[in-house]
Amino acid sequence: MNDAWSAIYSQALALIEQVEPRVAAATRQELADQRASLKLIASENYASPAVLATMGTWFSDKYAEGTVGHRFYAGCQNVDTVEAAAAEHARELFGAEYAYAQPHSGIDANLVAYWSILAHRVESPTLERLGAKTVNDLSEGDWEDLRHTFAEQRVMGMSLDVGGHLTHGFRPNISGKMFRQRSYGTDPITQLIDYDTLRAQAKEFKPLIIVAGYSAYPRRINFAKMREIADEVGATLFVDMAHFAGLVAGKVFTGDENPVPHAHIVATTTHKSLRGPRGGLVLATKEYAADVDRGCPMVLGGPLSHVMAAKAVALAEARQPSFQTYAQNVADNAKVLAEGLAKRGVKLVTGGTDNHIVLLDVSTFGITGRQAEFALLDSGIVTNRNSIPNDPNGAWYTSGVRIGTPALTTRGFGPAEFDKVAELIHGVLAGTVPASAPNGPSKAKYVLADGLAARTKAAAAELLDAHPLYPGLQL
Ligand code: DSN
Repeated sequence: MNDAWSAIYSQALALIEQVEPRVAAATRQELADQRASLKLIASENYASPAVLATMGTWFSDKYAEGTVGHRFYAGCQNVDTVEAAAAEHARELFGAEYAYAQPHSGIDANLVAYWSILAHRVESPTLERLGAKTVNDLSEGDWEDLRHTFAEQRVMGMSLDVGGHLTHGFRPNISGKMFRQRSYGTDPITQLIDYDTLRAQAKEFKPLIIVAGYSAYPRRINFAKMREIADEVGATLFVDMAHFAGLVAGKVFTGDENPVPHAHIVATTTHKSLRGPRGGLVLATKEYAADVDRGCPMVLGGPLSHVMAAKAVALAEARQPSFQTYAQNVADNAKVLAEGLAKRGVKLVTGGTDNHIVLLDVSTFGITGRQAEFALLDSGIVTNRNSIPNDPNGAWYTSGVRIGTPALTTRGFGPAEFDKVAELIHGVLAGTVPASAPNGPSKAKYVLADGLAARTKAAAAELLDAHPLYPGLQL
């Protein structure tokens, strides 16, 4: 298998080289770089050889607008097979009533969710007057009044400052322009979601949609409580589980922490903790299924059949018992990483983690998140800077660094390795100072202690060599 895989990729790269050598070289270099660095970006992972191989096929050449068995192009019988397989695995894995495998990304999946909720929920005098049940029954000429009704709709999502996502109603994303938005924050002392405050806000704001989910909150959410609040104010509960879908699939988040039984609609990416191809997925109750199915062409371009095929493969992998072990390890390793940092004096947002994310407040080292990110990168540690609650440095420089365990756990790192990673991160942060700028310390430039980057890279290499990435792949 390993030899075959090496042969396939060697030949593929030789073929690419004849057409565009820069792409072949960058592809080889990307593998070398990923092999040689500690990948701690919380939203990244390493997909399996089977998932990667599935993406590189002639399914890429097929148009397949429509849904399984109901396409606007001829010859979609094989696409039907892979899309149905992806949806079936998703339904079984997550216990969902309905699954839609077409979204190309997390943002796209969230747009499908928003559209479905609007289409399903919006009531207006226009609809009543025309005797239409939903917006989908309206002709173009009937839309004018309805546009105003749409513009009045309200969404409540977690504030970006405390770890929410752009797509939860913030300006840089269309959701911030489509909806009136109010965000909920976290408790100023504990930095945890305060459900009582959230409830009071929801009662006052009366949103159509409550969004639960995050991209930089290191804690679990009680979705049963979220649903209770949504029901109290007549809102639809939409959960964006892009970050933690792998922990749901791997049965680490169960009961009140599993969004699927509690939410009306759930969207996710497939490439983060779920470890599949880059893409999106929507799960819904039957009530929303027909509107979800209109995702393409409503807000999506034609489905990427090769990626849907890879989603089917990844979801089949996630149904194996070994995925549950993986997911538990992701959460256990995150705790070790957080404890390893905290015991060395690194300040953590919320004081720790109980998911896959650890959010560091690097301001205590006198540096910005941007300086920390770059100093760590120089030292072979790949992370991303992130704002922390009430960040004085804003979203560009930030005071935080977000890290996560999904990728290195896939590589086989366990508690001992993650404690060592904590030691290396602490060493780099403690050995970095801001460079001086004309008006005081720079927020971007920095100086690392002599030899620190090289020493850290060498120590990282020892860990990485013991846990090779794609060990059978020789190029
Ligand atoms: N880009 C993703 C992340 O890094 O969390 C969210 O969109």
